[in-house]
Amino acid sequence: MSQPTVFVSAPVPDDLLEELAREFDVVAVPPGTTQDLGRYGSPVGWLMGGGTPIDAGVLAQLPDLKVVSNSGVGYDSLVMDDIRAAGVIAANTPGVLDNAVAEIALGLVLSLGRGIVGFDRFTRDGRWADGAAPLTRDVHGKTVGVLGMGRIGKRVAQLLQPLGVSVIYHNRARRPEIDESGLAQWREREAFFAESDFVVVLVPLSPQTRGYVGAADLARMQPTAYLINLARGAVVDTPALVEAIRSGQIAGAGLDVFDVEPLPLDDELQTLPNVILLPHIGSATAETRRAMSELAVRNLRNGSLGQPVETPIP
Ligand code: 8YV
Repeated sequence: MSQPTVFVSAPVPDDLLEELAREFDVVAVPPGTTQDLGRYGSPVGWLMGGGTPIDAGVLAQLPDLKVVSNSGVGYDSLVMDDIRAAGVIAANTPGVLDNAVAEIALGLVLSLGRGIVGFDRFTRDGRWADGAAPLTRDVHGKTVGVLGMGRIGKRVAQLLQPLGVSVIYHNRARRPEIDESGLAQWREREAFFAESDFVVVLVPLSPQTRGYVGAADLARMQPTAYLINLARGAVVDTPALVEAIRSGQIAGAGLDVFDVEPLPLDDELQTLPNVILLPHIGSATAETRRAMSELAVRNLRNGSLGQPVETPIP
C-alpha cells in the first residue's frame, strides 16, 4: 500500500528520517523551493527550516497538506493568515533551543564588553608589540536590557545572574511575575534604551516588528553601549544601526542574524571593526539541533496523521 508523502526541507538526522520512512514517503525538497511543487508529489506534511516562505500561492499547490512543521522557533517565513485560511496546522520548536541561544547572548555580552574577539585580532595582527591592549570596562555592575522577554529572554536573564549585572526588560506589556521574581525589571521603552549597557534583541519578526529598533531608540543608547541581535535582522533598522556605530552614538554590536543571510561579503557591516558577526548560530549545537529535529518530526508525524501537534503556533 502506498504511504502518504511528506516533504522535508531541513537537515534531519538519518535515524529520524528512517523512522519517518516507516509511515511516510519522505521526499527531500530543496530549502526555499516554492514553485512547481507538484513535481515532488502531494504531501500531507512539510518539515522545513527558516526561510521557506509559505503563503497562499504555495498552499494552493498542495491540496492535501495538513501540517507545516517549522524546525525553529521563529516562524516569520510562514504567512499565518494564509495557513489558517487553508485549514493547515503550523507548528514550531519553542523551548528546546532556549539554552543554546541564551549561551550566545551571554558570550556576546562578555565578548563585546571585554573585547575578546577584537583582542584576538589585536594579538594576531602583532599590535601587542606596540604596547599593551587598551582598557575595556567591567561587565559586572552594568545593566543588560532584554528586548522581548519570553522563554529565551528569561534564560538569558538567569545565565546573567552570576555576572553581577542588573537585568531590565521591555515588552509592550509588563510581565509582573518576572518583576516579582527579581530576575529582571520592566522599563518603558525610552528608559530601557537609555539605561542598558547591552541591549539584547529577542523580539520575533512579524509585520508589526519589522524595523522595530530604529534610529530613535539607538539615539537614546549610551556611547559605551552595545546592541546584540539574536532575533531576526529585520527587527532592527540596519542602516540606522550602521550609522549609530559609525558615528560613535553606540559602541558596537554583536549580530547573529541579518537582513540577508548568508551576510554578503560586501555588506557594510563587514567593514565595522567593533561589530561581532556570527553566522546565525544561536541554536546551532549538535544537542539542540537534535532536540529541534525530534520535536519537528513529532509535529510533522502527528499533524500528518491528523493528531494534535505538541507545539502548535497559536
Ligand atoms: C534556526 C532560528 O537556525 O529557531 C529559530 O528561529 O533562527 C534558528 O534556531 C533556524 O530556524 C533554521 O532552522
